[in-house]
Amino acid sequence: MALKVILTAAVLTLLTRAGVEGNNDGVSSGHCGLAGAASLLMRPASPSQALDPITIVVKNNNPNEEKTYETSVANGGILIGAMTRLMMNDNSFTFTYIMDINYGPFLESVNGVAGNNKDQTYWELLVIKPDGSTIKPNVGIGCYIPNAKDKILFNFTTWEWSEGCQEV
Ligand code: B12
Repeated sequence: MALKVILTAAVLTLLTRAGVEGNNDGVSSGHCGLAGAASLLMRPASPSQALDPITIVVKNNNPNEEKTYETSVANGGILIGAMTRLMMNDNSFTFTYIMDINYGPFLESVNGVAGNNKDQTYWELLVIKPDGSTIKPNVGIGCYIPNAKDKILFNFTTWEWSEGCQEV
């Protein structure tokens, strides 16, 4: 059973220089799941850090709401770092996560809306690539490495008990 430690993402203000290896398709090496815990020991980004622009879209169909944010990710850096940078700079964007011992940070809430088992709701992570195609990453926010101009879509939706996590 997963050991879960609930942390608010505010603790992650030092995360932006997470030393995670990775490639360009958003999947990094195996130890990335510890990014959240390791972040407690990390230094903040230096002013000279190379940053790539990305967009974050928060979508909730009930009620129908969509908010778009422009932010940036360190070149080769992880999505949760970009989310933390955005939250530090824009108080209309907030998120929390639950640390899963196997897979790292599970995105629990965005802008005060949390998924839950009773309603079988969660924040799905989708990525709209610059060519318009949409992918469903097979890793979470602690491991996904965005490319410049990726549009990250946090989609509040439901899941079924039989559901796996297939790519769309
Ligand atoms: C069911 C399931 C879900 C359900 C969980 C609902 C629930 N409350 O049970 C839902 C639909 C919510 C889900 C979502 C996602 N999932 Co999922 N999920 C699974 C699945 C099929 C079974 C997990 C399980 O029940 N294990 C048994 C229980 C007893 O063990 P457990 O440790 O308590 O399980 C918990 C964790 O697995 C956690 N969890 C589930 N998915 C994920 C994903 C991440 C990134 C994290 C940190 C935790 C986590 O939720 C479970 C229940 O609390 C596994 C594949 C597998 N066969 O293990 C994939 C799996 C864990 N999920 C995966 C992924 C990628 C995701 C998503 C990121 C997909 C997406 N792009 O949106 C999202 C998470 C987004 C977010 N908000 O952070 C990957 C993780 C791989 C990785 N290295 O990170 C797996 C391994 C599937 C795969 N091979 O691609 N998932």
